[in-house]
Amino acid sequence: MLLPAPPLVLVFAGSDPTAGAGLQADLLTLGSLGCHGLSVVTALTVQDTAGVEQVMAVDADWVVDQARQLLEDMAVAAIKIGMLGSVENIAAVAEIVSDYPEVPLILDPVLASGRGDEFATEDDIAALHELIIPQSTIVTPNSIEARRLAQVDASDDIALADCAARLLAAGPEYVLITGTHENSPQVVNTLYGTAGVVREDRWERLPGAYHGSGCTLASAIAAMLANGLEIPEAVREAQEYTWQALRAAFRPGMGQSIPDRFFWARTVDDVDEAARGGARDDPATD
Ligand code: PXL
Repeated sequence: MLLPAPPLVLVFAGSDPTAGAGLQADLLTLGSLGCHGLSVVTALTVQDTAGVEQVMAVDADWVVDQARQLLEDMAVAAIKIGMLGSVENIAAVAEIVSDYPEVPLILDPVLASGRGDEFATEDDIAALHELIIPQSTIVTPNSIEARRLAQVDASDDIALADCAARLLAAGPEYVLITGTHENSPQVVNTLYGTAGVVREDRWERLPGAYHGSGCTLASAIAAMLANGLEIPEAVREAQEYTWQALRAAFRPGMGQSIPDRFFWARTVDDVDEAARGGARDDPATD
C-alpha cells in the first residue's frame, strides 16, 4: 500500500550549527510532524549552545536562486520565514512570496536570540514591517519582539493587545504573541485576529533556558497548517508539541538546553530530566 507523500513546507532561515534553532530546528520539527522541509539558507552563523559568535548573510541573489529553483519544481503547502539576515534578503523574499499568495505564510520575526545576540537592525525591522508582515498569514513574535515590531519603546507600558492591534493593522491575518519572557507564573500565549482575541493558552512554565523554542513553535504551526488544520487548531496543536519538546529538552553542551523535537521516538524513562543533563534555572528562551 502506498502511503501519502508528506506535505512540503518551504523554510527561509539562517543556519544554526547546534541544530538547536534556525534552519536545522525547523527541518527537525517539520520532519517530526510528518512534513518534508525544503530549505533556503539565508544566513550562516557561528555559535554553540552558549551564544552566537558570527553571522554572515547570504547574498540576496543566492537566496532568490535557491528559492526559485525549488518553487518552479515543487508545490509547497506552507512557507515559513525565520532569520533573513539583511534588508536585501527581506526585500528578495518579500517579492518571492508575493508570487504565492494562496500559500499560508508563517513569519517568525527573529530579531534576537533569547541570549541577547542581536540579529536585526532597525532597518531590518522596518523592512519586515513594510514588506513581509502585510503578506503573512500569521506572525509569531515573543512579547519582546512584538513590542519592537510595534515600534513601542521597551520602557513604555503598552499592553500586548495593543501591540497585536498595531501589527494587525499592517495586514497579517493573525498575530500569536508568546509570553515566555513575561513575568507571569504561567506562560500565556495569545492568538489575535482582526476581531480580537481568538484564543489564549496557558502553559506550565518549565524551569530551563531553551534554545530554539520560537523556531519550533513557528515550524510546528507551519506543519499543522500544511497538514490541513485551521489556524486556531494549528496554533493549539503546535503549542502542545512545543511544550512536549521543551519538557524533553537535553543539554548537550555548557549553554542552553535544546528541545527534543523527536521526544515521541524515545521511551518515557529517557525523558527523565536528570538523565538528560537537566535543565537550567535561567528562564530565558529563544
Ligand atoms: O531562535 C532564533 C534563531 C533563529 N535562527 C538562527 C538562530 C537563532 C537563535 O540563536 O541562531 C539561525
